[in-house]
Amino acid sequence: MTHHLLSCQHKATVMLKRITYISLILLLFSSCEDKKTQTKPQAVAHKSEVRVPDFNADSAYQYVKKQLDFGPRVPGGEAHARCVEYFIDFFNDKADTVYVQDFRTRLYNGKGIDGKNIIASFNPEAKKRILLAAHYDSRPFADHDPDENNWNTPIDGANDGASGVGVLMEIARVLNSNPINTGIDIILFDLEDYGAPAYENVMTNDDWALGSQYWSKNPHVYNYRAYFGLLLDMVGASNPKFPKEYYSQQFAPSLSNDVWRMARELGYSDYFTNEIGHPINDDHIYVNVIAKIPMIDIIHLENNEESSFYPYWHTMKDNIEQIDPNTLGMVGDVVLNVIYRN
Ligand code: AHN
Ligand code: ZN
Repeated sequence: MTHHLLSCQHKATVMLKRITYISLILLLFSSCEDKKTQTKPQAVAHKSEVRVPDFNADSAYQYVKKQLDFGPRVPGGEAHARCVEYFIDFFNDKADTVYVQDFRTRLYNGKGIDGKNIIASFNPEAKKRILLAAHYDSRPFADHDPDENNWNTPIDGANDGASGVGVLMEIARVLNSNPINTGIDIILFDLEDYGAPAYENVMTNDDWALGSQYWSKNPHVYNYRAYFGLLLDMVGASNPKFPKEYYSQQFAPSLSNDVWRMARELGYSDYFTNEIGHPINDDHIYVNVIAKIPMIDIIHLENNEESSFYPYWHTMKDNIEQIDPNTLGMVGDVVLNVIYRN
């Protein structure tokens, strides 16, 4: 169990080449990723002879709860720092190699801020690799709360952040006791959720997902490659809706279709629906566009009046009460089947 510290001092000015919204869209539609993936073996092979280990939903729930017990994990704050130590200890116990990628970047308001991406690798020497990701930071503002007095209060981020991380921690526990030959990299991205508050009315895109932007330009391993990646975002609420997120379907249609077919075979078609969901500017955008790794976003999306996100998105109610072990279990089961059958 090695523990590498990559200290990458990065001047904010080096955050050059901010991809504008327009160029992002252009890149998106001119993406050649799919041609590449078509020449590869089918993304999700559906090997039927493989025994896929059980995902323990209660264990995943405890990992979500544990994160919330630190308080909102706002970048720069103490709960965030203590939660990082917890992750490092946890993954040092479960994975082969843990990397902590330190970076400095710039917030929507121009202020500099330090972030840490955490990468836990299984079979670091394997050539065939799968990337699993979620963000672990909590949004500093409940800017979609019905009560305006809460708009500057940090959220627990039970579903938005902690749920995806909880599922990935449980997957790390399962991988540790049921080793496979495929290389797996679990990346916990920092600073996904520090985009400008809604009430500021500034049009921002690259102000979100700062950790994945940094990692995509500076992967933890030189020349890092993976077959594909899965991003988990808001995967813990009751009665979730997981349509195929729009950009995922554009970047990596075969992967998206394969994962949804797997979910259907496992009996989850009421939740993993064949509808196309809204386009979401999330960590997977940069992994696709900059790192050139096909990655899809499994994200709870619905069309309510406030937004296309799950109902308590960026509100004070995104707390432990929203977390349903059944949902964590369903998503964990899909992910385990995808990785063990590959
Ligand atoms: C935007 O609202 C532009 N992106 C949100 C992605 C997100 C936030 N996922 C979770 N929290
Ligand atoms: Zn969020």
